[in-house]
Amino acid sequence: MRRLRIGIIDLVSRGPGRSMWSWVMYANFASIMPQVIGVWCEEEGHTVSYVCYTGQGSIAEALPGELDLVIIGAFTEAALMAYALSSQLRSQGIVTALGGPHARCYPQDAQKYFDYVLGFTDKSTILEMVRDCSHHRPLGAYISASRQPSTLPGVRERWKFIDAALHSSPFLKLVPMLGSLGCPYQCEFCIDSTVPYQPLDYDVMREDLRFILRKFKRPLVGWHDPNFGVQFNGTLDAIEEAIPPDSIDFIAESSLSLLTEPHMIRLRKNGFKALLPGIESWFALGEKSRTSRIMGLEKVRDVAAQVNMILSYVPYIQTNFVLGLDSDEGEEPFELTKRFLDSAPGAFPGYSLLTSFGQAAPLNLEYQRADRVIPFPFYFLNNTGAMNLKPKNYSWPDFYDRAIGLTKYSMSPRAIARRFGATHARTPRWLNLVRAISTEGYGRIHYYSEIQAARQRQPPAVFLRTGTRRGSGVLCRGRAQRDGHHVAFVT
Ligand code: B12
Ligand code: SF4
Repeated sequence: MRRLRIGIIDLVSRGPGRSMWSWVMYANFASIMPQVIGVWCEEEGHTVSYVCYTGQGSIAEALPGELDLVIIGAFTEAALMAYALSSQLRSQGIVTALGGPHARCYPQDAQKYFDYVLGFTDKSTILEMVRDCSHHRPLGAYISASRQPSTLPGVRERWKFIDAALHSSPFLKLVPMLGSLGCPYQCEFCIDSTVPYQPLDYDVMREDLRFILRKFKRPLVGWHDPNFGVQFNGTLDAIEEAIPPDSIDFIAESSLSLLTEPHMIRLRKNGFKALLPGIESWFALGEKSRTSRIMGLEKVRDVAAQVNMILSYVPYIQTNFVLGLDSDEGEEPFELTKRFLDSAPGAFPGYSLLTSFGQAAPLNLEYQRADRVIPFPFYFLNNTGAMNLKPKNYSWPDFYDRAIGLTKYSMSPRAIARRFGATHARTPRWLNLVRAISTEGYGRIHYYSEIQAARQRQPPAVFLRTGTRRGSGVLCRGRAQRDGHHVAFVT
């Protein structure tokens, strides 16, 4: 067997950036799979260099000069960066591979730029690729396991890569863990709506928790499960058997149907500090919030009462909504969200714009057939930068007016003050304030207002500069501006 020199790049950032947020947070968003793949490759005797790219420094400098294969993990917002990197590496004779959300959503497009594109990835998928390790051009080979892997290396085995990623994080050190894959619910817009739920090995979980407790005085763990705690008792039993109560701080995305009062009592006892349930809509997707029979104002009252109950057990809650769903129509969905904020003032609202990520969810194919998908550059597709679906029941100006109105309401001085007052722990209080006045709150209002204003002037011309020749981009911009276009210039 050939011993390969393998580079693994986790593209957390879609490009270079020096914002305070990226400096403090991005290393904490490192993905689990690039680390898992590092473990599998080393188990086979290959040499692995791992880079978690957070927008600081240079990827080329972080990798050794001589490599046979580079495996990149990327979200769609970082796809253009991944394509550019692949092109540069291939020009040096290096074989390249792409995995992660973008590869799962847009495999055919990615095949044009990589030698391998990976869908579901288990150890045998990686070994198949590594054993072949050859150029596949013009179209890369697509390899996918038939289902999600049944087991994954835990924190102890991934530690060297976790440590490398967290090294660049100045304050927070969030250890990524996974207790399950897939989801039993079928929210039609979600990538996991057709992926069966499966818990991962509780023995590995127990061993990992004990291991983490030896590494940090007060560890912080972020669960990457699509829906944490589906097998609630099994998961919490494992945590309780492994570590003393409230010895690790946990953050998890879960659904309201799981966050009942008896479950909250147990979560608080075991150190859960932040929860991110999805409410999504007042008129649909009730199954996962246990509210399938109620809608509208009744659902608002029910959910607000539950969110207030949750907040009495954990210091922090972010409630997620999707704006622009087909079930929404007129002013009501937006007004109901405002009533929710009035009734549950401590919740930080996270708004996503309905986005169709390639072929991820079955519903996306329906959108394509109905000719509703707008071919937006990947760079903007991150649930907030652009909505690439024509809304079913709103015109664009109408939709943006309402989204801006709702964001303004959510980040108004009154809402910020009420959130501050309703949040009792010190760090979450200030975190909410910073989030509201930075990119996520005020920044989003400014950004959406710019889009609205630009639309009213002229169709915008957008230039995306992925190369290094700034001059050519500037020249194009000048020409478009002379022709009267409003120009958004992205580097
Ligand atoms: C946990 C999670 C997060 C966490 C952790 C992110 C991370 N870096 O891993 C947090 C909260 C930080 C997060 C943030 C964001 N997220 Co997110 N997140 C998820 C979630 C809920 C689970 C993903 C997961 O880890 N599953 C467990 C893994 C093991 O399984 P998997 O993802 O199916 O991966 C399989 C294969 O794809 C493959 N694979 C995965 N990665 C890699 C890497 C390599 C190199 C290879 C070879 C293979 C491979 O192997 C796995 C096993 O088969 C999904 C939704 C969902 N239900 O899946 C959204 C999801 C992945 N997120 C999404 C988005 C848009 C974002 C944000 C851009 C949101 C925002 N506006 O900030 C940011 C981007 C952060 C970043 N750049 O890292 C989208 C991605 C769509 C896309 N095509 O880009 C998803 C699909 C949700 C959606 N809207 O539909 N997210
Ligand atoms: S509950 Fe969450 S992970 Fe499960 S299908 Fe719905 S959106 Fe996806």
